[in-house]
Amino acid sequence: MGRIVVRGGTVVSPSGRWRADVLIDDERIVAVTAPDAAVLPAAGEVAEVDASGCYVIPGGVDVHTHMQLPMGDLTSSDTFASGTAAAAWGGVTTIVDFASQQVGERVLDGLEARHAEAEGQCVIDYAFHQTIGGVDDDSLAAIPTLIEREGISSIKLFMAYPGTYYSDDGQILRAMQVAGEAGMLTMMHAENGIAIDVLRAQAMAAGDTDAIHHGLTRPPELEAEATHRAVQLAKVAGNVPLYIVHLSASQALEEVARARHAGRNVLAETCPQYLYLSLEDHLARPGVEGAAYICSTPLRSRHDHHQKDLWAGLRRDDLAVVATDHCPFCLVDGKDRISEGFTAVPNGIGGVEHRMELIYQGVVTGEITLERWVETCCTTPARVFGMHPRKGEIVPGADADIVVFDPRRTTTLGRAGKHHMAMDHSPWEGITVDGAIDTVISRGEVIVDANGLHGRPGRGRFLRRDRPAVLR
Ligand code: DUC
Ligand code: ZN
Ligand code: ZN
Repeated sequence: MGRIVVRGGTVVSPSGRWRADVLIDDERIVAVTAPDAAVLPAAGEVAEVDASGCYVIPGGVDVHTHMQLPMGDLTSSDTFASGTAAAAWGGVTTIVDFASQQVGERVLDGLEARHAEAEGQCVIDYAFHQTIGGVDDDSLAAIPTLIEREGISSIKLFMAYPGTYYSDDGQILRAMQVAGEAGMLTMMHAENGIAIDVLRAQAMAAGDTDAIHHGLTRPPELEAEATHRAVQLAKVAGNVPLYIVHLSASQALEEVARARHAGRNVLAETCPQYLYLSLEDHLARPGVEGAAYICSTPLRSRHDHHQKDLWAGLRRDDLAVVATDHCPFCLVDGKDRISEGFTAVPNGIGGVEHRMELIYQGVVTGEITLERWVETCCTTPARVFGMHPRKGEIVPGADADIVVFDPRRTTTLGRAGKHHMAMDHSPWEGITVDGAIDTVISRGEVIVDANGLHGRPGRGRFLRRDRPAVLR
């Protein structure tokens, strides 16, 4: 691979932006210097990436994806190969996906199976969280092994989905205690699944089977209630760190903000779908068109002020991270199950390719700063999940994961424009945003440029993660 100079751009980090050139040697960044500093090789001596007029940002870190996730008799439509290729097209150089365990299964068996699925497939670097869907003596005993031996420093629990992934409050408390003791982070799907299942059954019995009822049976109050309970359980478990995934409702954000204001170690993530899409404009569309937008937590009403509040939460750091919860399903043999009612539709939408572009649009519209874009999409996710400073920032010694982003261009998302996710539709069809991913470098290798995708499946490496850097 050798040496590369990324020349002429503006390097952006959470703390500022500078005109600087970046020298890469093999897989690492070795210098970030004043333009044309003596330490740099002369023009023509080594390979160059021309970044003039562009932002030079760390490779995106998406800490919430589900490639080839089994859901009932279906599987999410992006494989590790196709999904990480789409991620690369979107300026993402690291994903954190999930290994899974359910009642009666052994944690390390699920992890081994997930390794086998991803091995040799990924275009970019990847890591795993561990979902614990069956909290019992056996799974609890396996948790410390995850961080001590397997390089996995976060578990995910569910307060939704009774009968599959659901944990009751006692199970959550026990898992938080064990994870906290081991120095791991507990991630939480915070929705009151017991109450939601009652509302779902009532809606179906009443003939309310359209996609919009997916949203109406998962009201914001039940996200907020579960978020509140998770916060309290984390306190009782020993003030252990807690990370709320896919936060969508203002009321849940208030719970997180209150906890953080009280000095609690609570972090939260939101996703682009909650910042841009709504119950009325998307989920309420007829038939399969609405079903395409079924995801949990659900899209929220535009008549409330969720989107405005989420952007404010990102500004204030009550929302620390933007991830995607990328979990795509096709319309054919997937979302078309809406013909059997909303409860039959697989849960999830795709977005791994568009997070960097969509959140940059928040810079253009004045919602967040350029620095905050980098912080929420690259640096903080890397820190919180134990990958910084190797990932998430352009500093000497870090992996040479770099995106050259051109603010002068525009990008049209969706099948009529840019679309590399393995989906027969795009939730983002027709949206045009400012800026474009110009060049993507992963561990010193140019994997995307004007000539297309060069990264090959299998070049991505599994990342063993350290303890989470929380407490902020
Ligand atoms: N939660 C997730 O985090 N991903 C997919 C489905 C869900 O409910
Ligand atoms: Zn979830
Ligand atoms: Zn998810």
